[in-house]
Amino acid sequence: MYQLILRGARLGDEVLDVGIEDGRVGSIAARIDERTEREIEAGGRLVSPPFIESHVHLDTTLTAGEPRWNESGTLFEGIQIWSERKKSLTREDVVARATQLLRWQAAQGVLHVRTHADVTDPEFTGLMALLEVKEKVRDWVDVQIVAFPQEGMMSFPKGVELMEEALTLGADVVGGIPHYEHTREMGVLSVKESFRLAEKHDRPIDIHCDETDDPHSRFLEVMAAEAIRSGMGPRVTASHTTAFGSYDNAYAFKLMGFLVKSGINFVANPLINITLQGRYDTYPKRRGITRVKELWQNGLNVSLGYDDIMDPWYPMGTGGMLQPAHMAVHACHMTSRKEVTACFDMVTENAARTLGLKDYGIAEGNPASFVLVDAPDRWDAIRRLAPATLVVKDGEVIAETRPPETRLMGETVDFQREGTEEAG
Ligand code: 17E
Ligand code: FE2
Repeated sequence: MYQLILRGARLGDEVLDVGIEDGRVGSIAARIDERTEREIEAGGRLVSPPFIESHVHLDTTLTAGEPRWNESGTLFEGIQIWSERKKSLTREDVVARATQLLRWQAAQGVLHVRTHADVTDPEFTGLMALLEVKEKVRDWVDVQIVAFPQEGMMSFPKGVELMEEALTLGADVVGGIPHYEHTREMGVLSVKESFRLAEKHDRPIDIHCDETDDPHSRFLEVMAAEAIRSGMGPRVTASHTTAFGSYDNAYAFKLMGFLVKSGINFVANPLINITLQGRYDTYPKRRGITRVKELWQNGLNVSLGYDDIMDPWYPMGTGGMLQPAHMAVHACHMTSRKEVTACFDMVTENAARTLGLKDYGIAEGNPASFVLVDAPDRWDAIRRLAPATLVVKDGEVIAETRPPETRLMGETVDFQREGTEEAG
């Protein structure tokens, strides 16, 4: 007896019924003959595994304007403002903001989140609060926490010790910020320290790497070398790597070969990258985004994150993952039919790989967690930034959204759906 049957949902190239029992996908078939009390008619709309946020800062979220707004729009002014805001951080403050953001995200179908927690704070206020939030929300969203040394591992007093303590306290992932260390040498050392800590504590790695337009920022090559040496590639993620967009091709092509060999993952944050980078350029002005299309074409795993929602680095945002995907289409020139669809995968399947998730995806035996998107396919979901009308977590409906309806001169005008054809 199914607890729920989703009927006529677009899954890949087919329109199928999905039967759910005991919180898991019991069967997927062209037609499930059995009836059950709770049935949902999908009407050919897209059913997708949950959206995944592979890079966000939940300790800083919802603080935009506190204590002041970022006037220059640069990464560095953001870091300065945050170091001021950090002084007034309390457990309650972080718990409230992080929880609020996770509610926004879950409401939009985001059920897995990797957040960074600034650990360059001897009190660990942000980290302790996020560890608490992670436990509190565990029934409806799965959270991973990265120990992130915002002010440096080698350049901040006792930076390495703070990182190690954060891991002992329960941070899941080892972070880093080599381009922000005081010297190139300290940056290289910091990458090696991240790997040493990861190997010692058996944790994955996710480093803010080369988040600058400076073409001389080359810590990605150090990450690749360390990943090859340690064999940790699939558990290693390079976040941002915006300098890769500024390297000349002679270097970039050589580097790409090493990256393929290393098998590491990439996270780009298109909304934030296009906003924070290029700030020291006049014209022509760089986009400041890593080579998303080329990494993807070379078979590397790329996912997309939001990075910030209303904080010192980015004043906007809602947390819905189609927004970074939509920006990637534009800023990374991912506009062909296949490329748009690939951007959808970058906030679902590819992100699951970045996070090392198991049992992800709509398949028999997996947890029945999915979103019904108000679009016929992945392509159109991005075009219209379509809402997730239904969010199901372990077989239970946890969120519902009614799509907007517009009337023009007394008649319904469906500018959302008109012009839509199946894109595959
Ligand atoms: N900190 C940092 O170093 N880079 C970022 N993009 C954010 C925080 C959001
Ligand atoms: Fe970040």
